[in-house]
Amino acid sequence: MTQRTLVLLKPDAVRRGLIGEVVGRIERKAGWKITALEMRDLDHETLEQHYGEHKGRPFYEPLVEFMSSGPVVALVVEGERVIEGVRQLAGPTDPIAAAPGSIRGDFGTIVRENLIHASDSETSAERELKLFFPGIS
Ligand code: RTP
Ligand code: MG
Repeated sequence: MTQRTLVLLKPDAVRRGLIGEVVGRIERKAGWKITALEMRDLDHETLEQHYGEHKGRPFYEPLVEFMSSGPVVALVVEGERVIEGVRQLAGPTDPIAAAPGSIRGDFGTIVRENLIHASDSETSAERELKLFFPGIS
């Protein structure tokens, strides 16, 4: 089942020089292909749309501040079961709970600064791809 997903390398990953490390893990998965990649600064309006489901939660405001604290790298990745697959590569939200071998498990300690975002379902992927890469069909 070929799918498309939106991946963001969060500002901590960019600041720490982990772009190559994280992109490399995605790139090496058999049959997956990066079809768009761009470094950009995210404004609060984009983040409000992206993380709208969390609005009102205590971690929402600090999350938006963090996500706009420096550039992110946005990618579109295509391939076999890529939505579930990138979530597996990333590991659980809390990096301390994430197994070594996963991106969050290998490089993270702080829940907010957990290096990577990946769409969590086909519906989110469709919505997020439209938000970040409106030009692609
Ligand atoms: P994401 O949406 O960024 O891919 O991460 P996720 O699905 O694993 O986690 P989610 O529950 O959607 O939360 C979004 C992001 O908010 C930050 N967060 N901080 N308690 C906290 O301080 C807290 N909880 C969540 C993380 O950056 C998380 O990835
Ligand atoms: Mg999420």
